[in-house]
Amino acid sequence: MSDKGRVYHLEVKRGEVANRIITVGEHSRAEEFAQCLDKDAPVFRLISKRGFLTITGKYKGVPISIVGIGMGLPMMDFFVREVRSIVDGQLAIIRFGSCGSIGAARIGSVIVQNSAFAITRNYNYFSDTEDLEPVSSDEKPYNFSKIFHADPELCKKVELELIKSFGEEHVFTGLNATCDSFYSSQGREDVNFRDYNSNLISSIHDIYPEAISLEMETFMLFHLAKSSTPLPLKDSNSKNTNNSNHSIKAAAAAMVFADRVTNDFISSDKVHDIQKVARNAVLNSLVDFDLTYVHPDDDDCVW
Ligand code: R1P
Repeated sequence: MSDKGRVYHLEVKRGEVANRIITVGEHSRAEEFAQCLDKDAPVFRLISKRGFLTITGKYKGVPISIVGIGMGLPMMDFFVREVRSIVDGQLAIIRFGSCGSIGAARIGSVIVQNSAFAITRNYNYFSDTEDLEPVSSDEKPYNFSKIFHADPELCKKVELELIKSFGEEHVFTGLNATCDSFYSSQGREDVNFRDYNSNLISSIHDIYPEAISLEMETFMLFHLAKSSTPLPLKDSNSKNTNNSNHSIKAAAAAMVFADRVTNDFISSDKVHDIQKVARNAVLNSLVDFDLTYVHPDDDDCVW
């Protein structure tokens, strides 16, 4: 943190980020969500040198932030940890992203990711350095983590709002795989590399038959929410019914851009149409969620 209280990569300080947050990958998606912010409240915007976009304003009178983080597990890690360090009280974070479908959801559908596991490249498997231990025969090229869950209450709100907006037939709920590559650990074969991934998607279904999507961030969000330490005792007077002791509540949904069964890919017009409908659904679920206690409305706040 700088001597002005700004975190290193997002460059925001206390009072610039609200307790309720939507996180997306692309800045243009963040801006599209920002169009829904209340017109009569100030809107704060900051793009950091490292490419994080933070927008804070109010939606239906409730302070919210929208943060564009880019892609991948480390970007989610920077975002969650740095935001956690400068916001008092509980955090509710919803990721709204895109994904590939490995189940029944076709392009243009939305998947509510109620749980996630990680698929990471097992670097040792690819080693040809002689002084390393030889790879044992039971070692696999990709590691599969255990499953981490979204906050059930927040996840349900997201699901209900999306169903209200899109209809039940276009909303799927299930287990997501967060991969450390768009290519190798998502089973995309590349003649330029020895990735040993031709059977990856069938291996996913052998281990987790219920897996329905692939993307690159949600697992880290759920994992950090689960690892977040409890809030201090001063919230014990709260009327909130939400009694899990984690200081971060997380949920995620994603538009299906790539159909990994049929190999279809979405058009940019279609993306725009889905985002326009989804943004209010996601924002409604966020502001409707009770938090144990929130950042005090003091003079430092941009809202
Ligand atoms: C890859 O193209 C990116 O798209 C998906 C993946 O998780 C990865 O970050 O997410 P977003 O559309 O939310 O950025």
